[in-house]
Amino acid sequence: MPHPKLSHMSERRKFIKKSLLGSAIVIPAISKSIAQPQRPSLVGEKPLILSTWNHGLPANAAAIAKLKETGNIIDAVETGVMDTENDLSNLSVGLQGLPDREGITTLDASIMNGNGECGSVAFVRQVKHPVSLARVVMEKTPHVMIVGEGARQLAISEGFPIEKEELSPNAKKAYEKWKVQSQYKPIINIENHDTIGMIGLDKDGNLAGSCTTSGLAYKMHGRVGDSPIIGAGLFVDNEVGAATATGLGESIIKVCGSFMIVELMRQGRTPQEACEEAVRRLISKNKGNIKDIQAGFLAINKDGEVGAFAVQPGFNYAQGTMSYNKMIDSKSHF
Ligand code: SD4
Repeated sequence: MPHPKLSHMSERRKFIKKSLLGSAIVIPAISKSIAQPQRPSLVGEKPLILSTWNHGLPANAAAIAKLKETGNIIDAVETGVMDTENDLSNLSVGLQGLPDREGITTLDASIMNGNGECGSVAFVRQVKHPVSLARVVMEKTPHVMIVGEGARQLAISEGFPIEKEELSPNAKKAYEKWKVQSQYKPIINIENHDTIGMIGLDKDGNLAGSCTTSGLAYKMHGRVGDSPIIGAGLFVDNEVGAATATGLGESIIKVCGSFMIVELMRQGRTPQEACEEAVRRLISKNKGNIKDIQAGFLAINKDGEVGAFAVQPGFNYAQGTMSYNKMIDSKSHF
């Protein structure tokens, strides 16, 4: 059965064509632009990989290289974000990320394929690649989510190296500075997020996604954000599309952001419309302090149409294919 939105669009196109012919004002250039409505330039180009923020560029490149090697979209979204987990300059992903208020870095990550299989880990210490541990949860356990010491134990039993627990030089410097005031304000810096969420579509139309973060800087010990919560930071369904989120996790969890976007696409919204609706919903639930909140969503449907929208300006994402990889600025509500 054709997608309701697409069949609606093609009916509309037929109607426009008909009425133009009926009025006999057919100017070739105009009829051409009507026959081909404006769509993102990459629609139809598969595989397609999208990821949040500037580090998305090298992450996309790593994902595409992996896809060339194995042809497996789950391998691609895992390997892609591992590149960011390895990036020592990133203070919001991986063990080099900023610590919680006790000075301990804890990580959250998730992974999901288009058949609804998923895994996640949260509040995990000393594991360099939490996304790979999330994949272990998905593929080797009967569970979806394992947290804290249990996740670290799983890593040990699966042969993951356990890293020494010490802050990276940049994180240590920032933490020492923060400690002077020790102000506990879980307000996310509006322009400088670094969590990576990645969603991808392979040449056969299979979708997958991953998300990994060290979460909010100076969070309460034990705090978990949206990134490892399936449906909040990430959701994928081969029948419809995929979505991922970045920003203040609490605001994203409250509206089940990524799940909402996939469900809106199922009802016929484009990825762009769905992301905008999710942001509107998030704003309406956080009216009191919305000026201090940044959250951004990134979505793709199974046809390769892309959408992105954020609460505040400054959100961008990387869009990559076999032929190119580029940064795109998202639109925002404010
Ligand atoms: C969190 N969503 O833990 C993450 C933080 C984030 O860019 O996206 N930072 O709430």
